[in-house]
Amino acid sequence: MLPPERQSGSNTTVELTATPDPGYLFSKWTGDANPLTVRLDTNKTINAIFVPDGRDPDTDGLTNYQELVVYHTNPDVWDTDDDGFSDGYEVTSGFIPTDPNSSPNTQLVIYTAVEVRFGAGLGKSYRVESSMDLVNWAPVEEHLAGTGGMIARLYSLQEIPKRYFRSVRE
Ligand SMILES: [Ca+2]
Ligand SMILES: [Ca+2]
Repeated sequence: MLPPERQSGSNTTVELTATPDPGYLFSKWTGDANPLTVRLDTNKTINAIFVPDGRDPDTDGLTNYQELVVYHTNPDVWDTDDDGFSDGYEVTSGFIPTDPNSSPNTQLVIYTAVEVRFGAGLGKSYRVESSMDLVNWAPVEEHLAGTGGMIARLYSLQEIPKRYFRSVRE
């Protein structure tokens, strides 16, 4: 990561500049600033410290380090393969952000749901509650406006496959 060494004689002064690889940032020299001016009066060991670049200028959820080093996406483009999904979303959902043929467009998930229907008077307000044990009840939806007939609501069973429901007038 350092420029080629300059051949210099004893007691000359050289200036070292630390240039990070793509995806990294220069952090510090062990003990000084960048650029570092060194007088060659003895043998010296100098280390440049580089850190992963954690910035995310295109706000796609991947850091510059992840884009340039890990996934080889464009750190300045939110959707590198132009399939309508951000690089970060593709990575977290298991798709390839540089291949438009690997796209969450192909993803379809089906969950079962329960339909809850209850009589709701016009001008009245209701909430739906659920319980695992018929003792402790927690609101699922609140402030449902009555219609003077039946209200029907759908609740996914993905997270909680089995529970009781009731409607309560507020
Ligand atoms: Ca990014
Ligand atoms: Ca994409």
